[in-house]
Amino acid sequence: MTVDLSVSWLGMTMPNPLYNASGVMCRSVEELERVRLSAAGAVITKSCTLDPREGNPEPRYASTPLGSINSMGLPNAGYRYYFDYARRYPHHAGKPLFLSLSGLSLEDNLTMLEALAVEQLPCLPEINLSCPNVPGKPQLAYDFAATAIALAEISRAWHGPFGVKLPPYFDPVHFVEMAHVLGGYAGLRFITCINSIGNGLVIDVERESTVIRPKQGLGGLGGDYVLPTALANVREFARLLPEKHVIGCGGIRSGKEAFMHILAGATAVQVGTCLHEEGEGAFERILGELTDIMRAKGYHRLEDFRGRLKVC
Ligand code: RRO
Repeated sequence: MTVDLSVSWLGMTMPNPLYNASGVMCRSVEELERVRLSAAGAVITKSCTLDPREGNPEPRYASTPLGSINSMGLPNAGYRYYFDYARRYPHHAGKPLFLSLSGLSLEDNLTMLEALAVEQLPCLPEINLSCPNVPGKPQLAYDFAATAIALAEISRAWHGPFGVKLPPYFDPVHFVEMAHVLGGYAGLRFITCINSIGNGLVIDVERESTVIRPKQGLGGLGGDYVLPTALANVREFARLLPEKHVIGCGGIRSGKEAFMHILAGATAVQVGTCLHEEGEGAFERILGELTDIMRAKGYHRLEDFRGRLKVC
């Protein structure tokens, strides 16, 4: 039985729904090329700022039995570096390029979007409204009024399609309130759910210590910890905003979790912690597992089950 994993959305076709989560394997050209040359269906860059940043002091990433904790602090080579990569990227080879933007202020995001508009580079901005790890900078998308202002300004500066990376929400009132904000901007075509669960604390009992140094040990959680929260955010935003695409991110480490995200309504899915731990071979493995699940269930295409989650 043939299984077709391709995804057509926003006028483009990806060979499959899997790509890297911004932050993992995407800070340097060498890493981005590893993703591009892998089995992944698209590539996204590390969230960038106007100027290059070193990020927070080490240790700033730790692997844990249930996933990961990080407080990288937005280390990146500055937006010009990623725009330069985008200029040289083989856009017509079938793997879309997403540019993750995370300006330290709204003005910085507008500056980067205006520069992108001037160049007319054929890539899709994913604007990160949810970095939990820059000391003194709260996650914007937990402030609904500030998010509405930012989206209004962004829509004035950028006339193409764009997406936002959201933090996890934990209350039905917040899903509805944020969906109401997001629904007001036609250019906002996709929503990536979720960023890491911010400001967790992992403790090493033997050393009686935190496992990362920045922010007194607080950092964003990824991996198995976050799967149910990610699925809830994907399902709720897909339900509340049927005219937009939801990109699932959080806890995908096999074909099974990729299947769950798509069943919950995700158009495509990103892999973070697992990619960091396993390397780019994870894409081929997860795609093989997803294909096996679909074949066993008699599904030919992702549309056969996307968003069809039943309530028991
Ligand atoms: O660089 C980071 O510390 C970071 C970012 Br920008 C983000 O959006 N999410 C995350 O877990 N870490």
